[in-house]
Amino acid sequence: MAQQHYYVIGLSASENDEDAPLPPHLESLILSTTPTCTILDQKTHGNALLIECCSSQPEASILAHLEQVVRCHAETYVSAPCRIPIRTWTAEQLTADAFSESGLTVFPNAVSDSDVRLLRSLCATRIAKAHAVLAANHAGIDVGRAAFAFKEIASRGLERFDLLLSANDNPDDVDIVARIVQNGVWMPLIRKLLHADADDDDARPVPCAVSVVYSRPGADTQSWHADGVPASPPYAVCVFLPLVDLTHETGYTQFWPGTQASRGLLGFGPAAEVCGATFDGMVSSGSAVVYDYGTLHRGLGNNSGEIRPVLQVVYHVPEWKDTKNYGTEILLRE
Ligand SMILES: O=C(O)CCC(=O)C(=O)O
Repeated sequence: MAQQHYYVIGLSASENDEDAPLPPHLESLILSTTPTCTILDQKTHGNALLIECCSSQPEASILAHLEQVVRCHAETYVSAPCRIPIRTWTAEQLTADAFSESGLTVFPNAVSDSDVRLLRSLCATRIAKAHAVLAANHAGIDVGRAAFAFKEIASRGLERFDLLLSANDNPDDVDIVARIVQNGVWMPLIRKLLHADADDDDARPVPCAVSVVYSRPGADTQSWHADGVPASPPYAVCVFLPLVDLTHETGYTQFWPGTQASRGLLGFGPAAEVCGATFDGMVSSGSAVVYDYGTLHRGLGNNSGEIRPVLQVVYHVPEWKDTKNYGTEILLRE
């Protein structure tokens, strides 16, 4: 069979006037298989009808055929070797039951205010200590601008850092963190996704790495990325737990739901905006955003005057080991 290729094509009233309203006959169009391509999904986006389709035919003939059938302007928005998820998800639709399709779900107000305060305080202490040691022992590093990676902390772009909490920590803090991360309301989903529910032992901790990802004022918007290569079933699932309320000013994490389904979309992140398929993880402190390790996302810039600390818990299957996110040199010797 000839090689299939996937497209997102925008159908609109006019090539030259992008403000021209969507013609009424396109608003309710339900396309199925045409002689040149198979339509997999469709939605309206601004003044265009977007269709996701696959075909083995040359792109020009797909566009020409669509223009002829639906009497409008047809333009390729995205072209990829695999399915391109164009669906716009609302928070209500991103349920735990839909996780296998979306790769993302949110548990609002999952952690109590008092536990959020405990986490915020112990993260602040840990961050202050790491930066004091960086300043004292590594004065050559332009912290906030330079890229660096130690065993416990790594830069994640301008004014953004990722600091592991588990290594060499105060035992009381370790207990608090373990209680919160192993008993969260999201744990049944994590156990199911990682097949850690097989022995019915809910008391057995799921292996995880806990860190605080913090963006200081001036942090910029990251490039789209996945934390790891998508796989089904997933080998790792991440929980983001913001420790302050997220706003447009503090920034938040933006996701492209559905991208965990295919490794072919790695590098295609900006297409999420073109297709209007982004989900803004702008949640209140203590809400848990759970995402498949392969889901594309990016941290937005911090334009507030305050630090934005987010507890990050990467739950994983026992045999998986993170080898790329931190360095090997020890920063914090107790
Ligand atoms: O800062 C954020 O909101 C997300 C950070 C992130 O995705 C990362 O550092 O890999």
